Amino acid sequence: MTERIVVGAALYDDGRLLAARRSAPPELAGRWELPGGKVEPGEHPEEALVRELREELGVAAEPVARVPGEWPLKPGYVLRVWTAKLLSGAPEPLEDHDELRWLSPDEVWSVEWLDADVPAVAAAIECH
Ligand code: 9L3
Ligand code: MG
Repeated sequence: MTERIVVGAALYDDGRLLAARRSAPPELAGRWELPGGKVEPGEHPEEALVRELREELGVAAEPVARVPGEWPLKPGYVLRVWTAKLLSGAPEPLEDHDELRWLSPDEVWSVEWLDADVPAVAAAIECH
C-alpha cells in the first residue's frame, strides 16, 4: 500500500511562523498544526500546498523549500512539510481551524502542537 501524502506549510512572515488550531475532527480539535492537507490524486505536493493555503486561510503563498523528513500520521498517511512565503492576503481561519497565531521564535513551543507536528516544526525551524 502506498502512503497518502499530507502536506503542511511552515508559513513565515517577518520571521514569525503561522500556527493554526484545528476545530475538527473532535480528536484533533484544540491542537495546533502547520496548515495544509491531503494531496489529491494527480496533484503535485507543492500544488496541494498552495491550494490548501488558499482554501484554509484565504491567502496566496508559495513553497520555498522542502523540509527534510517525513512524519507518520494516522495509518496510511504521512506528513511532508515545506517552508512557505506569504505573497498576499492576511490569513483567516476559513476552514478546519478556529484560531491562528503568528509565533515569534521564542513563542514557537507555546502552543500544543499535534504529536506529528512537533518533530516537523522542529525540523522546519532548523531549515528556516
Ligand atoms: N495533519 C497533521 N498535521 C498537519 C496537517 C496539515 C494534517 N500539519 C493530519 C490531520 C488529519 C490528516 O493529517 O488526520 C489530514 O489533514 P486534513 O486534510 O484534515 O487537514
Ligand atoms: Mg487541512
